[in-house]
Amino acid sequence: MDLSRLFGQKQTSAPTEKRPDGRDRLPPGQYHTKKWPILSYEKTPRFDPTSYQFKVWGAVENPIQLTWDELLALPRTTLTTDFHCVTTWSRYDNEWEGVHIREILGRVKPTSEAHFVTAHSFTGYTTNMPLTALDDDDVMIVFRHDGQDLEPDHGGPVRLLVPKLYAYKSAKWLNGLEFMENDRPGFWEIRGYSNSADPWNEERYW
Ligand SMILES: Nc1nc2c(c(=O)[nH]1)N[C@H]1C(S)=C(S)[C@@H](COP(=O)(O)O)O[C@H]1N2
Ligand SMILES: [Mo]
Repeated sequence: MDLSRLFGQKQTSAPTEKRPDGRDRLPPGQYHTKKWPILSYEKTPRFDPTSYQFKVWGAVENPIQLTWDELLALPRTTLTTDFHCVTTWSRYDNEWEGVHIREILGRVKPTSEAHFVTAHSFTGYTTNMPLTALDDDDVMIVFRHDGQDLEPDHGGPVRLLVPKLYAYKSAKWLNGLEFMENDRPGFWEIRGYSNSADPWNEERYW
């Protein structure tokens, strides 16, 4: 039994902010930072708009391959979300601008066999998730952050955003989405990071 609750010792600071679903805004074991740390395994790559292709393939009815200009021409939306890294920092109220994932899903039409997705970076980085995690209101392909073009170190000019999972699911330098029948662990998921990555359940490592 946690006696500190009975004696009110946890009430000395401001009440914890809650999310609409009742969970704490700050996931367990995280700290809040105003700076935006950079976490990359790779060296920040050079981007070449003339050779860039955004590909969607696998278990979809209509695979697509878009040039950089075609990707930029898709309808845009903005969204403000918190962002949580498995190394325990969380950054609140990031304003993102980009293409909502349903703009892509509506065009490619995942088949009834599609249950998982691998996001690919043009650096070779990959990360996997269930289709149900990708196909959600807050998932976007983003180009801008807090009113500025995404910096190269943060995945500029284009990254995935899956803010309800630890940030290693938000692949930087995104250039493809592969729809799959069966799950396949990505870069960090092979190396010990949790496959499911839910910050509120502290699904960090396996
Ligand atoms: N291509 C690529 N994407 C990546 C990573 C990476 O190493 N390579 N790191 C992931 C991890 S662990 C985190 S916390 C976030 C960090 O994004 P940031 O550097 O913009 O803060 O990017 C994720 N996406
Ligand atoms: Mo991370």
